[in-house]
Amino acid sequence: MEERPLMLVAKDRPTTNTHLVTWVDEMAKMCKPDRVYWVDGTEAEAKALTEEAVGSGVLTPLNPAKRPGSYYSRSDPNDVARTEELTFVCTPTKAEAGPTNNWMEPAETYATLRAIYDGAMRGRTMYVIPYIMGTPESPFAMIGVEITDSIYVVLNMRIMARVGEVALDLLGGSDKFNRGLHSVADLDPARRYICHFPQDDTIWSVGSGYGGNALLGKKCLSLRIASYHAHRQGWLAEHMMLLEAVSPEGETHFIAGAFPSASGKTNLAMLVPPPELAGWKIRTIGDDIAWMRVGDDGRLWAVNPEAGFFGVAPGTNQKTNPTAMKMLEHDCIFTKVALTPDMDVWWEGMDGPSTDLTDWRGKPWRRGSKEPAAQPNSRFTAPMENNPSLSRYAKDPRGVPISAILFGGRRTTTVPLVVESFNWTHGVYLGATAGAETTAAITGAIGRIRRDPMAMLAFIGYDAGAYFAHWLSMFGRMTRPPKIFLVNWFRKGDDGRYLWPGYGQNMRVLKWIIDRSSPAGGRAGAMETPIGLVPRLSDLDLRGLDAPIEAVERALRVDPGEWEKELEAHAD
Ligand code: GTP
Ligand code: SPV
Ligand code: MN
Repeated sequence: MEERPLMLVAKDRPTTNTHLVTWVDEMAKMCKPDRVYWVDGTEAEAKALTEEAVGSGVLTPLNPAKRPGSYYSRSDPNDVARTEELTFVCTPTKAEAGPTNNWMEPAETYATLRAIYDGAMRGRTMYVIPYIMGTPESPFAMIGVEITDSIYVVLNMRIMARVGEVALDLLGGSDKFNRGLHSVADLDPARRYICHFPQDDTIWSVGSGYGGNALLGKKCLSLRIASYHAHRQGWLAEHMMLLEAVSPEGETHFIAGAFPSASGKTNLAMLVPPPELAGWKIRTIGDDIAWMRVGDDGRLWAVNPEAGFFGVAPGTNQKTNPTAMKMLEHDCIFTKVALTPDMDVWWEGMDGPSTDLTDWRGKPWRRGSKEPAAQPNSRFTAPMENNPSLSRYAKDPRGVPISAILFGGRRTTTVPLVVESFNWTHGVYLGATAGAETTAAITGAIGRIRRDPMAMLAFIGYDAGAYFAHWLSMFGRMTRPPKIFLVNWFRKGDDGRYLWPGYGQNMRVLKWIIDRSSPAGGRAGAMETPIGLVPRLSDLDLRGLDAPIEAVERALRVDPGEWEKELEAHAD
């Protein structure tokens, strides 16, 4: 094996942390990059890296008059979503990973992956990204270092996490950081592995450049590894959006909501109330991940560890999510959307298009074509600061106290618009048995119902049984636990159309949830059903709702026949 000189390592190393330096050297020896570059997180660096990415064709500048500071990126057609079948939890025993995770033995896994990483970075630069999930001042903060050969990953990580010097400063000489190694290698799905070693606080990902597979701070660290730590340390790491709701009277509530991938978290976190409820203000704290701990006051406190939004593009438009449209006006990265002739972005759900396009594969796309122009899991990466309705608590190191937790998923039938659980244990049961139709955010069949407990099926970094027990035990740690609700924006009528208009109209459901959760208690009425408390039509504020009242009635209905089948499915 030829030893390549790694001159830049010695010269550019910005740290004397020997744990870190030793590990980086080791990884470099295995991957054999032409050079090693340590990310410092400055604006000047971002500019230089962006220019390099444009020079090498990884990014294409968008029209600066229409989307200043924004760039476009294409993906290999075989690398467009998270690959759950290639995602592994590598605990010493299979039992620790439990029945819902793919498992591989750690030593064997390291050996298999070492063979793939060996020389995989020849001719490439190895980037070292020190990063923090959470704000540096927060007791929640977690430090990771991601090594990657993808400049796209570097540019996305700097939007999604706090990267560079700030992380090295926080780390100091400590050995306590997550070791993440990522290489796109040859993008061969046959040699693609997303592996987690919770005991070693290590992630090895190879063969994919897609978000959740490659931006290691996100699903890999902040959910799979973090949930493993959370279980041992008595807190929760969840696939949840976080929002701040302020009532017309000025009462503030914080709500957490777990919906599976591509099932409405970003949209709910950025909700704009309808005119009749315009006195309400919804502000975003997070759109994908929540870390929650019990505070001294016995309430459940949550932070969003991310610094940006990696959101689903299709379906985002001026009507559904005007906040996101504003957020996407500048300084974003768009991945595998379609392009207009004047170098702007387009995706399904936007108006038009008024011209032919270039589709996500780079091929000409004729107006009216049945094929989607944007890849169904095409995404935007936007800095948190771009969000015009960002909550002032979004970066609060202490987090926010949660009034209500929502569980949901796409369910064409059976599950009513909203159900309030009778108590914590029942709420945990509703979350644990939640079913959802699969989406384009994961590879495989779309629209298949599967059980997706707490929207965490793919993200629980340990045994699912222990996870449910942990959720149940959280009740004993709290004196003022949040209420738990099940919601479903996606129920359809016999005509195949959504019964509930969704998006901004979901404010009406949030209002009911808040009224039910407020300490004053029961400000809104509910009807007891065998599955939980459900609002009657008269319990919801439906003033000015532009939807047939029969449809809303059907969206609320608890059908005994459907529920008998549902209960059987819970056996899964
Ligand atoms: P991930 O980033 O994959 O975790 O997804 P997410 O849960 O944040 O989902 P997102 O809010 O991006 O929504 C995904 C898709 O569902 C988009 O196409 C939305 O337009 C659509 N959607 C979101 N909210 C609603 C709703 O209330 N009703 C309907 N019908 N569709 C919705
Ligand atoms: C999801 O799939 O739940 C996402 C996108 O939020 S990714 O970060 O790619 O996992
Ligand atoms: Mn997600």
